[in-house]
Amino acid sequence: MNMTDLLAKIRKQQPLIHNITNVVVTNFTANGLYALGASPVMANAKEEAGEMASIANAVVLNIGTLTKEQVESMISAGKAANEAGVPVVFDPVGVGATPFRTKSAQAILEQVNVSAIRGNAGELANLAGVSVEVKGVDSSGEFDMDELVSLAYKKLQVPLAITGPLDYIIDGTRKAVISNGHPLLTKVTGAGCLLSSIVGAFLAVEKDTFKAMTQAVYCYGVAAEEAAGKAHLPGDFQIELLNQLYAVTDELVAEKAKVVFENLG
Ligand code: ATP
Ligand code: TZP
Ligand code: MG
Ligand code: MG
Repeated sequence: MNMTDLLAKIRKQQPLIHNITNVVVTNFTANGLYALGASPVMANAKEEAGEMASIANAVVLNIGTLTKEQVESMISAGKAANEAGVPVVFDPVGVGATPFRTKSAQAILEQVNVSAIRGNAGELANLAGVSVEVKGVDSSGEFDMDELVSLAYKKLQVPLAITGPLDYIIDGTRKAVISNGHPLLTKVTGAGCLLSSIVGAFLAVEKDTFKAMTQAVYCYGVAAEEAAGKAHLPGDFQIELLNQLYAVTDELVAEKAKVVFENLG
């Protein structure tokens, strides 16, 4: 299987990515998707979320600044995407921080067949029913990541990307551990949210969810490493990350990706 071929497909197909996301990262997410070569649209209203989802190439649901109305829009968009065969990515931002977040995430997962979930370790632990402390929207605490990824997959039965200093992708038969990325990603808001939307762009051009997620995560990690080589402070890094998402190629990723695959049988 070619594991560095999807950036070229994104740039050729320019998939439409419908994001229902949080107010903190909306602009950064749209710019990041444009830089990568995809076409973003944000449409939150219940009156149009379903229609927009059904004409998109992927839908991304992100509960970072959720409201009751927005959760209803997400469920409507998710259901419409399911009917139209459009892949859905879920980012469970801050699940475990408050009961409202946890209940809303559960309601979304009960009513929408999501194709993939991307979050940090604390969020995925809480989503899988292991109650751990989360600091607002940031992961805190130490995890046995190998144990967490298999437990979370077993419970959720959805391909997962659990990110942090190392990134873990799992789909039940395959697992990948990726060590690209840079600590400066933790100093800008939206680094995780943008990655979830970028997972949407990769899923829009590739039906094998594990392949799409794995490539998305290491392409993003390589772009971040390139950005950190040029920009050393958070403000500069945030802008440089957009530049490097524009500049990164499948060839560069083939050279720089640091990934270990495991067959789970
Ligand atoms: P959190 O809110 O806990 O920061 P998040 O939703 O922002 O979570 P992250 O887990 O930070 O998501 O992942 C976003 C990107 O940052 C991923 O590409 C990940 O590999 C990268 N990343 C996170 N922490 C580090 C780190 N310490 N070193 C290198 N890359 C990192
Ligand atoms: N508060 C609510 S959503 C949000 C903050 C700070 C953005 C979270 O972004 P990320 O990508 O999960 O760090
Ligand atoms: Mg982060
Ligand atoms: Mg996040």
